[in-house]
Amino acid sequence: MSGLFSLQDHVALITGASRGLGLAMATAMAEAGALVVLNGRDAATLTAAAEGLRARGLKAGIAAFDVSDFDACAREVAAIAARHGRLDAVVLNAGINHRKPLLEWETEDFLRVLNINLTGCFVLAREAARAMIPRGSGRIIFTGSIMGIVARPTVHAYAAAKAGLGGMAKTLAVELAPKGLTVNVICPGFFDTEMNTALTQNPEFDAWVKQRCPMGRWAQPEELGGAAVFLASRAGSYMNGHMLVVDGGLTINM
Ligand code: GCO
Repeated sequence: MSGLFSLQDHVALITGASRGLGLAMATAMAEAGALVVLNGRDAATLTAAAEGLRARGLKAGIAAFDVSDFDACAREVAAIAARHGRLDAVVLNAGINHRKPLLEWETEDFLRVLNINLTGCFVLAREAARAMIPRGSGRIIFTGSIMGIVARPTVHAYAAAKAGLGGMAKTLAVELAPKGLTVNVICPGFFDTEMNTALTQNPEFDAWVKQRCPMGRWAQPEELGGAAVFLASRAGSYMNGHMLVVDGGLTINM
């Protein structure tokens, strides 16, 4: 692929990329020409995912580490940049959810979700910036959520982390733009992923999504790929501090 949306010769790290939205964004970026480094906790799952991409003639490597192990984050980002001599984009996507009525929440669970969904993203963004600034270019992309914009019950830590990413992306965007970096957030709506199995298989919730979303359906993971390619490529060069909502129109529907 050449032109506006090409990622030819680019190196991109995508966290939480062994399945779901992360793998879908990594696949789209690899199809646009990038060498994608897939991150997840399980090396075997990651290897299988990377082999799947390589079998299609795409360029893929792996970096198995836990994004809430902050020392590992710093070490691995530096290693990727050193190994490839460049780091063009990071898609900080790894995340978990925990759904409970407020009074059943343990504080530890709140902190665990924040560590993975927010603090890990901060550390990885900082370490990516460390590698990108000397080259005067780089794209930092967070996976936020419409849950950082609108609300539903039970997902308190998830919503706090996703709203937090929005705020943090803006401060990073204004601080790093003079150094040639851009920072943006992709905010998915309801996607049919493994993480959402409890929701897709709940008939009431499924009906609610289909009624609430003007497109009348859940999104497929592949439908997030274009947003990542856009923000990582020359096509997105003037996008900065933006929250790119990909929700089929759910949040603008009265
Ligand atoms: C939830 C889901 C989330 C949503 C997301 C929409 O419980 O709300 O687990 O993963 O899909 O908030 O982006």
